[in-house]
Amino acid sequence: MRRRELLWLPAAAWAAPPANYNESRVPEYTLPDPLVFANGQRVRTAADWSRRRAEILEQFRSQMFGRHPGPPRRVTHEVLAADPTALAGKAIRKQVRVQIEDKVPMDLLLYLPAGAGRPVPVFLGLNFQGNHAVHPDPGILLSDRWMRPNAPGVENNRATEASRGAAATRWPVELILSRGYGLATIYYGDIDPDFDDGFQNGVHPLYYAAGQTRPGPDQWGSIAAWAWGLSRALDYLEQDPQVDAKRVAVLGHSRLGKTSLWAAAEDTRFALAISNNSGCGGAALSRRAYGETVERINTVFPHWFCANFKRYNGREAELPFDQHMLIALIAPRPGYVASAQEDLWADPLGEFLSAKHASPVYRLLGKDGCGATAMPPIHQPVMTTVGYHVRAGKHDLTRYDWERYLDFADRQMK
Ligand code: GTR
Repeated sequence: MRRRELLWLPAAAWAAPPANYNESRVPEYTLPDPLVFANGQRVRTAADWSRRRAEILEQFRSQMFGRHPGPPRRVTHEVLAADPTALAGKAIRKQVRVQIEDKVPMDLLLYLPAGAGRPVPVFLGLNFQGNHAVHPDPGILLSDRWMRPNAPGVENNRATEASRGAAATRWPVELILSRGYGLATIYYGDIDPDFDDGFQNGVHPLYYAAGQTRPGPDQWGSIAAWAWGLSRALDYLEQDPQVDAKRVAVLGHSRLGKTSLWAAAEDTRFALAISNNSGCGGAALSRRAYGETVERINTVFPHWFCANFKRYNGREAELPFDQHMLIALIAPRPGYVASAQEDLWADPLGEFLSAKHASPVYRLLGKDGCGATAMPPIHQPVMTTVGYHVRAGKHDLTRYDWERYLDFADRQMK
């Protein structure tokens, strides 16, 4: 890690034990069985699973991500701009403001393939640097929201013209369109700016009870809020006649991969979920404590999960679930977990093992789950209902990853 990235860590983070990257020092662990109820009874049928699923979902809500407040009381959709001849005629571009409770605006950028002539399936994902960063297209409205520092073109926590297209390598828009899919994206900071302010900005304060000043110990943190925002985007997509809202794949990288998994667990309208290098709190098994750990993530990012999750700092074995059960919550819908070989912080093996150990739930529901029983070599994607690949290189969302997701969506969603 570069020194500049380390400088802003809270003092407590320096005290956390060093990360383990040695397989022989991974603790012995036993994973909770998704197909056994908390009372010890076995799950034998699909009907049993729907009750067990509710139990697991409740545990993830109360102990990890926190509960969301339910759908908003009031939302409006305002088309800020629309251009049917964007990207040299290849795309329809729409920019829609989803105004939540008349107070928090969330701006959706939507590209659809021109001339599709019928509703198209869409990939939906949050972005880190503003919609204007996903493509140099000058028609994208420049975000005026708070931005993380140290990103290209960001000055005084605001985007400038120089940030246009800064994240374009992560969003191959023309490729997605050429394969017959649309892309919908939102700047995640529209929903909740990604810093620990005691939940005073973003959507959290919209739902405080009288006198409440921060979420209760089992109420939503930032990841649950971002996931809830994705559901609000899906609410809009359901009303757009050019979108096939029954075929929306939710995708995210890193902290936003944790978010896409949780969004699909909470909202079964998502047809498919993709976790790109989501690591700790996403696809990686917590009990392995390899790379980033529960203690470390709760220390450095105290706002991501609900306060109850801090109980499990250094006590992963006490969690009533592990992250394979987050994947299982997506079943029987297709899910895809992707790792990067050099991204040890995110524990590639732990990410694969979640895909593998979610599979008995898929099989109970008549699907094949993950087709690999051992971690596949690099660049050998698994395309069964639970997909997986590890690619060469570092923590990133690349064209290689997108090509696999498009292939997977062709098989699983078309
Ligand atoms: C890291 C964090 C990871 C991952 C990543 C990201 O600093 O430790 O869990 O979320 O940030 O989102 O880029």
